[in-house]
Amino acid sequence: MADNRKFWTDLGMDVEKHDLLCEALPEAFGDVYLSQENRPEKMDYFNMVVADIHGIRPQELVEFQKNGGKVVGTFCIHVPDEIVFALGAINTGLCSGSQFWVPGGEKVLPSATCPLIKASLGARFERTCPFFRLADLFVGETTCDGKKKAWEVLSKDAPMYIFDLPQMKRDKDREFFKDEVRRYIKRIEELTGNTLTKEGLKDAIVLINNKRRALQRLNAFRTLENVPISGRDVLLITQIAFYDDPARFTQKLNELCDELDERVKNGVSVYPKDAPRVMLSGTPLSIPNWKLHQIIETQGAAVVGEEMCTGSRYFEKLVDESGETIEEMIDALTDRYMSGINCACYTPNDERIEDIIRLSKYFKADGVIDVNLKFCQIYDTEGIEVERRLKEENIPVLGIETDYSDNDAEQLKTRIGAFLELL
Ligand code: BJ8
Repeated sequence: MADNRKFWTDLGMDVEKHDLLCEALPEAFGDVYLSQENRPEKMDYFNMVVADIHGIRPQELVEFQKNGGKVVGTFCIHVPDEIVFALGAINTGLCSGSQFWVPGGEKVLPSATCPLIKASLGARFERTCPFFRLADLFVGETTCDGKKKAWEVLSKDAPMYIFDLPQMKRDKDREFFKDEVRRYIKRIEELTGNTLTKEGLKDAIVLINNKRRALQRLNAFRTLENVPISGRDVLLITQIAFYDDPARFTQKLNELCDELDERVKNGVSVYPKDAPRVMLSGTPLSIPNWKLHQIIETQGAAVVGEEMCTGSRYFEKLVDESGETIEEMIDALTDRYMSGINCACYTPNDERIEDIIRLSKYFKADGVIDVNLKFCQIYDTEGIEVERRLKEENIPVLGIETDYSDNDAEQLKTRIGAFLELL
């Protein structure tokens, strides 16, 4: 901790304000995670990472920078990590999931902005997150209106690059996306002073695919009747995937999955036999937003899947590894990062509803809770059709809107409790 304080001061952080977050996080983590019974032992690694989330990983990144390395921060799963790693830099996620940062965001943005955006800008402007101090480049993207305008504000204080995304998925949009990938390659080449090679890009594609494969392996355990790991733990692992070193993360996750294989052989489950199975769909749950999983699982149900960017949308589809030229690999990245992501920022976006139906069957969910972060218009609007289509398929569904505060916790408990009774 003493070491961290000096490190944070050197990064220009407001250490006293940050102390307030450091005081709150262990208790929140203890309540949600350490109170669980029968957790897999190999969760120790992920506990350790999150316990010192503003220490260990940021220190590694700063060491990397001292040796000439560059760190790129991103806010959306549309921006290909592979480009950054292929050019010898490190990519890290920046989306923020704590109410702690929201008031800071409200000083620079309208309060009717979604909490994910407010918390992210609050973390930067209040100087209370090391990742937001150390990134050499902040990469925004043109998805929702809230984000697009927030980048203009953020760019007054941080070095920014905007990855322009199409609004539709026609052939011409595909060409547009490919051009954007080429433009991004140039920007990261400028940042790092390195030139992209086909070998470097191929290795990076395999590196990130391996992370996705490990996450797929983890999530397959959730389809079983005896689920050997809680939804809370899977969410935590997925959130850490955005920050951690990808090779180490993959190795640690595969070790955990080996332990889960043993649990399956021995019929070990973390849930009672008749626990209702729930899948979530909707807006992302950035770290440390564990609120919904906590409410659902402490009411005796199992969260068995997430159709979210902190869920299946992040790892379900791989990048084709067969490309030999850089152009073929850009094509494969476009398949994965544009055509393969069904975000509500696209119009039309019917494939997302097909995904929700398909995934709820894959995870054998008894019902779906469609989650909207307050002031997210695009997912809110889509939620109406999500509910209609799921009802048509006879899949019980509950639509909820929430934010990062605990103000609605009691109300959510009641609504979710009543929904679980029906399953
Ligand atoms: S691919 S979901 S990470 S844009 S919740 S900030 S949409 S107002 S996060 Fe997203 Fe990329 Fe899509 Fe995924 Fe705006 Fe909505 Fe807030 Fe959102």
